[in-house]
Amino acid sequence: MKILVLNGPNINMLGIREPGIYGKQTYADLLALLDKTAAEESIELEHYQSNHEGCLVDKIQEAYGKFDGIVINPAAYTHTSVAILDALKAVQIPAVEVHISDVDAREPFRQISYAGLYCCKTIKGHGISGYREAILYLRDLLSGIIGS
Ligand code: CA2
Repeated sequence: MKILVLNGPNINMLGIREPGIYGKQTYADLLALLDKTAAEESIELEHYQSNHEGCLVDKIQEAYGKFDGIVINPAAYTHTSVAILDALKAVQIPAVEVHISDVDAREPFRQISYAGLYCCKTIKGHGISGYREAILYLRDLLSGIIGS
């Protein structure tokens, strides 16, 4: 099973500012959690972070035929990017959306998610643990333990 984890703009800055919203854990901590989860579950996992919308679209397109599932936190592009939504629709790879913060409890503009219109599940407000939950959800979905 191959899972691609995509992160959008500023996720690489985690732990540096705004710990009250995003927690104290750093991007390095997130990558360690992803690698640990993948090793425990015998999942082949790749991760990618970009501050550029088109680079994220390119990665989604390149995943076609290579990955079984996508975990995506488009960050600020969640609320603006029809291009990321269209790329997810184009490749038709099962995807789970993750938000570290509880976007529903924040500004109204953060409650709109374009990528979420495609994703089969959204996990929000669970900190970086949400990524582990998303991987385990995709594991169950792709192995047929749960239905879509
Ligand atoms: O809660 C999330 O995971 C978000 O996707 C994070 C985005 C935000 O734009 C979304 O509305 C919700 C922000 C990414 C991280 O931004 C930082 C800002 C300051 C310091 C560190 C990270």
